[in-house]
Amino acid sequence: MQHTRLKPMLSLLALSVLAACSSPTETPVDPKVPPASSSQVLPGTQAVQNPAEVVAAYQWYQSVLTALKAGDQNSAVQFLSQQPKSAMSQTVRNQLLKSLGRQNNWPLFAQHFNQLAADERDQETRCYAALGNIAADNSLAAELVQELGRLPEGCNRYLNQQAAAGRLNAQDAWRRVRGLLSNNQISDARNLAAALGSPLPNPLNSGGSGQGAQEARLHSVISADGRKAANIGERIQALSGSLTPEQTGFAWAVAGHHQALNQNMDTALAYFDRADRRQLSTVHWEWYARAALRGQRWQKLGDIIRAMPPKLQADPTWQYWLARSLAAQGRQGEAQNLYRQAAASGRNFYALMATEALGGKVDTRNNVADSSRGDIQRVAQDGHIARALALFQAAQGSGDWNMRRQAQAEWRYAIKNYNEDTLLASAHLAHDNGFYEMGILSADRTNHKLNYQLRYISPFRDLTTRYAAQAHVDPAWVYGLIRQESRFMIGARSHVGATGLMQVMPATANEIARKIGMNPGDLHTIEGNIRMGTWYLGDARNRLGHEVLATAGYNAGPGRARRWQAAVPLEGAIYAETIPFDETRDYVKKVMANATYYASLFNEPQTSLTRRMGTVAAK
Ligand code: BLG
Repeated sequence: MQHTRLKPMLSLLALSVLAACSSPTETPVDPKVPPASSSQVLPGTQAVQNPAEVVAAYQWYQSVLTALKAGDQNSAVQFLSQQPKSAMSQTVRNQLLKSLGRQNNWPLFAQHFNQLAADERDQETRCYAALGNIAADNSLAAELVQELGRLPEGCNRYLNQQAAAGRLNAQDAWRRVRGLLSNNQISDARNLAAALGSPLPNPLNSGGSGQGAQEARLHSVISADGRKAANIGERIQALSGSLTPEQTGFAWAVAGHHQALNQNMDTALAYFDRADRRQLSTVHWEWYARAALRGQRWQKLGDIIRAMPPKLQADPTWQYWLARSLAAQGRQGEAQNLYRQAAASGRNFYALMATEALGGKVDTRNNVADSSRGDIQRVAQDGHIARALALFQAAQGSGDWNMRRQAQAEWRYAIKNYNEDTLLASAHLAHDNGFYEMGILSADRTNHKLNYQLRYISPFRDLTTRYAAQAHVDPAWVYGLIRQESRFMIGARSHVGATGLMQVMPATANEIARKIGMNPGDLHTIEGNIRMGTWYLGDARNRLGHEVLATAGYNAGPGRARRWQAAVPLEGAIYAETIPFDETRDYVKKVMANATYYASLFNEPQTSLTRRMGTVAAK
């Protein structure tokens, strides 16, 4: 059924995308930069298999993975000996290695491990290689032990082996035990504590002495229930006499994090201030900073950011906010330096905010000519690309989303070592074929040669423009949202059931259909989906009064967007950065930055992200 519905639609769409990709009048080419030269387009050289062979290989691949799960390794070995290199073979090799690692079959492990390039090895594969002494990996244990959440089985085994041999930094290892306890990963915590030589008592609250028993006592204040207690501060205080400063210091961080997520920012700051800074995870540091940011405690914010681990300080988010903190304290020169660093980090939300702080504005002029037909053809001759396209087309025909995901994986595999000219030619090729999500991915990967039509495609233009006008919303905003929701994949479906280009939830679709007299099933058509999504967006904007709130409401529900408002008016960027849901916080920044790029591409008069973020009213 899907077959007959999707196919003709896509060939039409491919044409309209092609048209959208080459509008020379709107996008003057910067004459300083030379056009892409075909000699620089050098895709890989793997021979092209015919599409039927690719689909057969995919089916074989699926059965190999099933067989591996059931303990049969032979079919994987056979697959690898007969199939050319691909994302499929990379996955099969990694899965085979994990299966061999679980069985401690090191001779065979070594043989297959050496056939994977370093960047093709999964984390767990690396863990098994280290566990079996196949490859020395000096930094691996130190890196893994910093993780406070779940790790794959092979990595836990490796960490436990290193712990038992006394090769882990004990402070770091006990911090991981604490993190696991706070995340309710009790058995992993038990195994690591036992390997460290001081088991946790069973049950956890049965007392005792020694480090393990102390860590178990800590559980009562850091567990999901424990940290919620209204008197958590007093409880940590009361326990502190029987805990080490590190343990107490970790508990304060967990308590601060919990308060920050509930937007009790003053309490959060007070708790974080009492935490042991060496105990803080990346997430803790970020919420420490957000607690200061939400109250616009600029000096405090600066102090926190400057104490963050170097990797976080190098993130454009914290470069930007440190700059803002310095500017608020009159230290303009230092602020400008940081704005420049953030602005140079690409085309993300904070790069654009920083560009505007420096007096610049969004620029969507391409600095490179469109790839030639010859360049695009050369990319199509790369066997890896051809494999991705063959799977994509077969998936379009059958509506098989697992196959579509494999097509995406093959595309990522194909382009991983492409230079910028080849990336752009591959983006053209993907768009020509209606493989939008990978066209955007390829185009987004360039850092110097920029083609904005390929990055910010606008298919379904007539429908989107019409329904945006009907809902009185900015079409650039709608495009910014669709790009983030679905990357223009028709029929996309999220884990929770959000559907189509605009990722409308079935329950929300029912509500919309009732309110505006549509059929709930229209959710599944391109037009119906765009109409429902734009109406819902417009309705959220009308009710909440602001694009930023409506964007948050679209993703997390209008009620939540409203609850996240503060008692005072807030800069839209501060509101967005302090949204407690990871998905929604990231989403709002991406949608708003995308909207700014689309506004520029559509020649809209308002192209300032700072102004678009504006000020969010008090609750
Ligand atoms: C949104 C709904 C809101 C709903 C919230 O979920 O869907 N928006 C739409 O359907 C347009 O109506 O609010 S509520 O009615 O007040 O409950 C909360 O339930 C959709 C979200 C959910 C999200 N995408 C649009 O942004 C999603 O699919 N998340 C899962 C991502 S993943 O699969 O786990 O990666």
